[in-house]
Amino acid sequence: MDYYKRIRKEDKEIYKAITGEEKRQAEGLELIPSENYVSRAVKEAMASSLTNKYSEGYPGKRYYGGQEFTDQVETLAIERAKKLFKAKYANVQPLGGANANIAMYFALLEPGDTILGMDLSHGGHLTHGHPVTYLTKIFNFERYKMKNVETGEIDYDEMRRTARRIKPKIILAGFSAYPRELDYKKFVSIAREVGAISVMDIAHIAGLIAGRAAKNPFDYGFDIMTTTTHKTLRGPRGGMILVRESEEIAKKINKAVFPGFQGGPHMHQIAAKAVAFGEALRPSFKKYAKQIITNTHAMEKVFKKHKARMLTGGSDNHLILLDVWKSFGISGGEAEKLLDRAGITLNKNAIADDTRKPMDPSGIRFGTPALTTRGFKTKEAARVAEIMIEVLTARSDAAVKRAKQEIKKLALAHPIPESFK
Ligand code: DSN
Repeated sequence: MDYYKRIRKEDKEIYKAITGEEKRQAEGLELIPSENYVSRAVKEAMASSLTNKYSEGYPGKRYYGGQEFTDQVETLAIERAKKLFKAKYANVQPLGGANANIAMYFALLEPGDTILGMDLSHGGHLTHGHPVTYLTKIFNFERYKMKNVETGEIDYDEMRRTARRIKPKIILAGFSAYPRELDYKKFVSIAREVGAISVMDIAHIAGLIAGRAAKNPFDYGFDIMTTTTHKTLRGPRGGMILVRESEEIAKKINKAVFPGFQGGPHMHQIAAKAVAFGEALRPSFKKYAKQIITNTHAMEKVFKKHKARMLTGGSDNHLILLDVWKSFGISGGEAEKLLDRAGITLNKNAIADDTRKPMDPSGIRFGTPALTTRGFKTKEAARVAEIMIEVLTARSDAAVKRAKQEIKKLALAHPIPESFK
């Protein structure tokens, strides 16, 4: 099927850019841990006529007419999300993960209120209070950290002392660059002790939770989970807010998303979320989620063998943070560029208490969700790690060339599956 026949005829420049990107995704290996390949069904929903429709409000309570089918779409997305994550309430309208977090803050806080979240260089996220975001002009963000960066253990005692002292309204768990599972019980107990609402940003591991390959924070009493839908969950680019059981919180969240923060929901995106959630409810998704972690462990084993320094000593999830500065004497930026030339896409990343600058930090971050969608198993995942070591050690044109040939072969042997094209 020629999926782009109209664009090819009517807009050659965009056609060239889209097909160029598709070729890049097919021929190289995608190791950015927040990226994935969505199914053809998800893409079809994204390209549907639902994009034409305005649907401000929520199912049954809209500001415009003609909502028979949009209501069906959003209700299906909500019901599937609730089942997938064991939530009583779900808001599927956030356009992205940042929107979900911002709406959540405004739903629960007054200006000047305090949030206690993960230190950014220890794995937190921009929307968890990075000084470059406008959020810090409105709310007060305080930090907790790891006690030991070699094991990844969070300093829960210090966190409890800080929480007692600053009395945060929200205790925020979750990360975009942390390879370990958190002690959810401790988070909830600290939040309850100081009367804070407990929120877990599950953006990176949503697919692992949905596939029952990682613990569900709701099973430990978290009040809210925010997430993106496009990472391990393998849905369209988008966000979502889940509430475990409080109707009062759910109502506040709904009001904050619309009309508080966003305008009309993107119904084509919500349809695509519903399709992805339907896929994640199937038994095959459980296998996928488990394989992501098995593949990470296969890579971890190789780095251990070569004594490369992984932050927290390894990984429990889909991602690894490698200190390339200490392990190979090159910066994260240089490593990213070298590996890019070999056909391996990943990103430079700050490591805990990094002494280098954010634009060229000491680490790289990578993971297995996209490789696993391509059908990579432990043998191939381990080989990719070996190739990374070879390139990072030799750093010569010849090594890059050799790696590029092998990466291309691996990619061709594991094409993006037909149902994901
Ligand atoms: N950009 C996302 C990531 O790569 O983790 C987080 O927002």
